Amino acid sequence: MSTSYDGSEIVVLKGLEAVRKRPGMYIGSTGSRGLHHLIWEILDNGIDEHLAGFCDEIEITLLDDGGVTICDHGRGVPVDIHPTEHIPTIRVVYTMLHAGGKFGNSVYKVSGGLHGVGASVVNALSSKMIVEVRRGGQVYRDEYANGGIPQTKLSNGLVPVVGKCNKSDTGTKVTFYPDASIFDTVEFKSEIIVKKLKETAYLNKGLKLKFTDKNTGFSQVFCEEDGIKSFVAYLSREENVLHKVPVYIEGRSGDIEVEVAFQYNSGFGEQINSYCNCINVVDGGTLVTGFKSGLTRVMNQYARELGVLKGKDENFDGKDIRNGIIAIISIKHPDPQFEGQTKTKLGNNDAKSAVEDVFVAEVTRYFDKNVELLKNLLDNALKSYNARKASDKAINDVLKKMNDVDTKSKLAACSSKHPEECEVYIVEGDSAGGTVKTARNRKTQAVLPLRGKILNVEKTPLEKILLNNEIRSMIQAFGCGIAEEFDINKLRYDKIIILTDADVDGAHISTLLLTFFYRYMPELIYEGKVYRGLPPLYRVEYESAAVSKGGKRKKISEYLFNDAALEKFRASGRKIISLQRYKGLGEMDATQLWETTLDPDSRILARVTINDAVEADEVTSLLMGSNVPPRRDFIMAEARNANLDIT
Ligand code: 28F
Repeated sequence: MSTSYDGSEIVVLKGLEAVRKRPGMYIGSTGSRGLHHLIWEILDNGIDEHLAGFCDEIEITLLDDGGVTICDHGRGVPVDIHPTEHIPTIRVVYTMLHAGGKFGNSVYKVSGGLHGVGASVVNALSSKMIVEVRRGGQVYRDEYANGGIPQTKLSNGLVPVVGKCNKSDTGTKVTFYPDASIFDTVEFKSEIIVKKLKETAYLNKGLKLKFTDKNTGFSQVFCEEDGIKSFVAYLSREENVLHKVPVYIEGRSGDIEVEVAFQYNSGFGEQINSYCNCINVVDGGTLVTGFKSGLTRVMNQYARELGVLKGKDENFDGKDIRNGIIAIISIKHPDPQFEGQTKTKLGNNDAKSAVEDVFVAEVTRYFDKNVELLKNLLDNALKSYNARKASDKAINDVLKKMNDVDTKSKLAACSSKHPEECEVYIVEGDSAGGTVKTARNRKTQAVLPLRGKILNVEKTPLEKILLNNEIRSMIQAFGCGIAEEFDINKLRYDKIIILTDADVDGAHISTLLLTFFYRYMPELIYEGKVYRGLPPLYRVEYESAAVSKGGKRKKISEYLFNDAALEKFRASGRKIISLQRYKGLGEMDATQLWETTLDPDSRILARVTINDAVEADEVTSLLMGSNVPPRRDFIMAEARNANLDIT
């Protein structure tokens, strides 16, 4: 490039400079993920050329000098003078942001990556890039350095020819070296590339991706003739499938291409992976909504036609129909709008109707030709429907019995029948419960002692939870039902006060209670009815400053409710005669308990907020759920600052 820059060259340099200043804005990060995005950007251009029908093979090679080469045998990037930029098209593609050739609304621009920021960004973030194009029997070579600055002198304004080749030998080969001054690491990882190429092959049926790592000699070819149909079969490989061959449908609505594949198994899970232009849209969005509503509509229509559901107004719930499904939705959209914090939710409304319309039309055609399969899937949905109804019935049966007086309940009721003045203490352990019963105001304060830990609500279905005596006693005591039957107006108390020891067990019980309330009686929390009682941690005795006539100092005792208060007391310089640390509620006598924890005029209550409940719910899921890895991370993180004894 000549040293005296003209207008267009200055625009180019400013663009490349902008990318180098804020790479994160273009490729997400300058860590390993951002580094590998460079490959995905160039690869996407080759995939676009495949989707346009001009190549069905792309080679990706990790060089042993830190560079990477990506090559296709498509038409080759045009080298003629660009009609509006008046420089070779190849220069437009590799040095101009967003304007780069296909990145407009050209009909087949469906590249993925970070939404097609394009090859010029890769160039700007590379210390060197070489582009070799084979077109019209000529081989052209253009070289860039230090963030995309062209090094090759143009001859007659065109990229020079460096060789001849067969007219039929066409394509584009891009070699680039990520700029070490920009990236935290410039080391490509073979396994990251392998994972991406495997997924890309599934999403682009018939495309052959040849990967070679020159550093290790490793090479592998990825090609999935059956595309997402094979992807679903792969995802179902450990499952007991209800039908051997996944259902595959494809179609087009406007300029949106739609593909859906699904396969049912005997499990109770539901897995729907969605892709837009080969980007995994992890948070779903309109393309998933379209699929779900289409599937529910079609299956309910058949259920009525085939008399599967007896009641005329009865319908399968979407969850019944998706019970045991593994599905892949893949669309190609010319102008995808990604939403959400991490840009992983599709917002285009036309995608919802496109997926729904194509899916309904094509799956109806499929089921009409595979009635046995359809009946099999309807039967599967019916089983789920009946199981759901049975559990609802079990819940209702138990709920109805709730209102009978349950002799097993350990509730010490209060005498007042005016909810607005009543409160119920949920107390950990019988001994503490006994003391609270003694200490309380019998007119307005009820007590329900809990024996040890309540059951783990995380993995127990509601009909089983309702059989637990502790839980039943609470529901009965509150008087306002549970889940769908819940009616806050029937609540017998103005306050539900959780009283547990200030130790790990106490925290655990409190968390489980909050989880249970949040999941099955959330309104209690929304209405601010749930509190945590705060018994004192310490009782300190000290001498009064004042000296009595006889020269004696009075002994004064004070309750401290947390460690900070103790620190503050120590700092006050008052001489401590004795310091008692309360390990649990049981260590206080009735008078002390009344003064410190029950007397509405002096006690301290912490009202439970919805955030407390959400956090409790998350901690319970984490600690009691079946997903081990996050639990381990949580415990390791927490173990440092708490002697968690999660058994
Ligand atoms: C190594 C990765 O980048 N392959 C590419 C093409 C083909 C065309 C193209 C690319 C269209 C109009 C600019 C050729 N002939 N592999 C690749 N193959 N870009 S990138 O065109 C770029 C834009 O202005 C191409 C006719 N139409 C398009």
